Amino acid sequence: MAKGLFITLEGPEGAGKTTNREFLAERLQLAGHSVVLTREPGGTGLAEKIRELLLAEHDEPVAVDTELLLMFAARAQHLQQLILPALEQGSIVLCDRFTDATYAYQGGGRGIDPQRIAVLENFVQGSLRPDLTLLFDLPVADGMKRARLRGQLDRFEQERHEFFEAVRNSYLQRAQSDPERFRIINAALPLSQVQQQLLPVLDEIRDRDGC
Ligand code: Z5A
Repeated sequence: MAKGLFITLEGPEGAGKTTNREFLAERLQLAGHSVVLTREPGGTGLAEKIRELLLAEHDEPVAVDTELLLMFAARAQHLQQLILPALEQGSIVLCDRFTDATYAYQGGGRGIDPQRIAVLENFVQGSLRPDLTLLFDLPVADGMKRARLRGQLDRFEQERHEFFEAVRNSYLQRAQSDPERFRIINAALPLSQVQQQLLPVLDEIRDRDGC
């Protein structure tokens, strides 16, 4: 049994996952917890190379199954090389996106049957699931506005509005069907108010980590 805590941050583009991951890490480290920050797709040298393949434009269309399998290939490497060893050492792992993103983007967005995703989830992860998942939710248009301010859009960010509506709905359905694991954060509010919503989450993490 892993000794640490596995916490994932999910939500559409521009929701503030990265910004708030830093906020959570700083608070937890100040309170004496060992924290590992990582992201998906990516998190190790090889998995980051797979990320580059996934986000880049290609001369040929990327088949939806290829995209799905590359996500899980990166995840398998990330789990073996980084996440599982960190949890074994008792760290809190804060991971920017994980398998809920696969259900939302490849399932909701691309239309892959969630049962096929579940087969790969079980194959790659065994029984490992996040202990807690923070869903940063905001209207699609708001997230896109923030993402566009950052400059060039990657292969996913160039998708149509309906794709992102399907992603958002899929995330919300998953959160509603598993309230034990998910905490929904209203990410459309100003940053200070988003972080206000994270204070009870920090208390919960500290309680669970026993520090
Ligand atoms: N993907 C997938 O399809 N399947 C999978 O299984 C996985 C991933 C794991 C890359 O992910 C792509 O991979 C992603 C889904 C797909 N594609 N898309 N689109 P990513 O996590 O790297 O991509 P991202 O979600 O686009 O990251 P992001 O845009 O950096 O979003 P973020 O981390 O949530 O936001 P942020 O960087 O913290 O903030 C964005 C900007 O908004 C920044 O300027 C902030 O200062 C600003 N911000 C943040 N919060 C606020 C508030 N509250 N008010 C105002 N401004 C704010």
